[in-house]
Amino acid sequence: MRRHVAASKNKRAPKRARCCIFPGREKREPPRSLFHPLPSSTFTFNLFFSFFFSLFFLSSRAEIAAVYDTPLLDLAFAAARVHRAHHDPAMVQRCTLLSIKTGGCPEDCGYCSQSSHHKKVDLVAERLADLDSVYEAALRAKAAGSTRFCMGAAWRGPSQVGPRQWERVLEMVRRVRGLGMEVCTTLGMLTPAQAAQLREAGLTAYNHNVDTSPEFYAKVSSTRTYADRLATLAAVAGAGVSVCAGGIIGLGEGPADRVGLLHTLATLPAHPESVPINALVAVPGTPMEGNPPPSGLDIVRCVATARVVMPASVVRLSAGRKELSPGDQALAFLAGANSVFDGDKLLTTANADRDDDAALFGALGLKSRPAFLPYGAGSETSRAGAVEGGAGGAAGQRALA
Ligand code: SAM
Ligand code: DTB
Ligand code: SF4
Repeated sequence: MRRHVAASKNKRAPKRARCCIFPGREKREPPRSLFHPLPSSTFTFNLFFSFFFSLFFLSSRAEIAAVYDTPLLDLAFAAARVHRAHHDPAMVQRCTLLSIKTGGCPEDCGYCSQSSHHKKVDLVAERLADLDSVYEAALRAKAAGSTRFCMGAAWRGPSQVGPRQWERVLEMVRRVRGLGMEVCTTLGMLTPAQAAQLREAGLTAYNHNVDTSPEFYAKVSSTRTYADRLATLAAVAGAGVSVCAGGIIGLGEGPADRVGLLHTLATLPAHPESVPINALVAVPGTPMEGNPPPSGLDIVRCVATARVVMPASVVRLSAGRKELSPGDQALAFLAGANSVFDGDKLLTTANADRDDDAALFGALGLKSRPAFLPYGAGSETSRAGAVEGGAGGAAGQRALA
């Protein structure tokens, strides 16, 4: 979003630029339509308009709220145009998750099955997985067509474990990367030194979600702060690792919190390479077990808004996809989702069925995103590091060029 702000300060920018977002309307008027219907003869203008709009605007919370509040079909249409200006709309990334250390987490995140605070959850805590079992799981994921392998640990962060466990995690990263897969981990809070070690081991991306708006965050977790989350994201970006950061819909938050979540993400120093949009999986025994589920259209609205405000990021339709109808998923792909978790399991809960996914991809004409295709969002060093060979390799140098 920094470049949006910079561009809006640029004296050469058209003076009436901001009015173009909602043509013919006062700035404070509630949003009617993101784009007024334009005759087909204005196609070129239309394309330019959506591209320009997505590059230079939408840095304030009010502007993001205006997008979020747009009538859904107008929003989905606008998001689809932004999507097509920045991505191949048929290409969807497939990532596989593996829990490498399950349960017994000292944090108290209200949604999470793995917190040791939620004693009624039916989950058996496990020690850190061994190297071979992780390697075999990655091999299976690759054989099934996944290009990114994401390993999650129920930790506050690696600082809570000793050097031998940490070294094992680094070796997991090396071995999975050695398979020619993109590697992601989500291990909780990181220090800059830990982020640098992960990068050295070959990590492509680090997932660390801010979950919701800054104001609502205290209702989600009491053992960590929003500032903690942002500090880890800074450590990740500082080490040149791609940032994967998103949130959860269905925590009991209101529309303003969803806007606040997207505003946080869209105003990071660089847009995240990936933005996972999770729908709460209401796990029995967690404090949020009775939360009403968000509707499929709520998810589509969040995906579409994320696409408009972070045009080049990969937007991942994440937890909760199992409960989405094929129609809702199709609308989400149209409105900008371009990544999913595939495979039987997320971390501790069931994922969408693989055969159903294959049928849906076939029906929609979707194809898998190859590993190490350069990413459009993220800092320059992380984008170069995320291609085969890293920033120093030939592909990395091409990505930086
Ligand atoms: N412990 C690390 C952390 O909190 O960053 C990594 C693992 S944690 C399980 C990864 C992310 O999964 C969380 O940040 C949260 O956004 C998401 N998540 C966890 N449980 C979820 C649930 N029940 N429904 C939806 N998303 C969930
Ligand atoms: C993310 O945003 N969603 C994934 C991944 N990053 C690590 C986790 C979803 C977890 C869903 C609940 C579970 O299976 O425990
Ligand atoms: Fe622990 Fe992560 Fe679950 Fe929070 S979300 S309880 S930090 S595993």
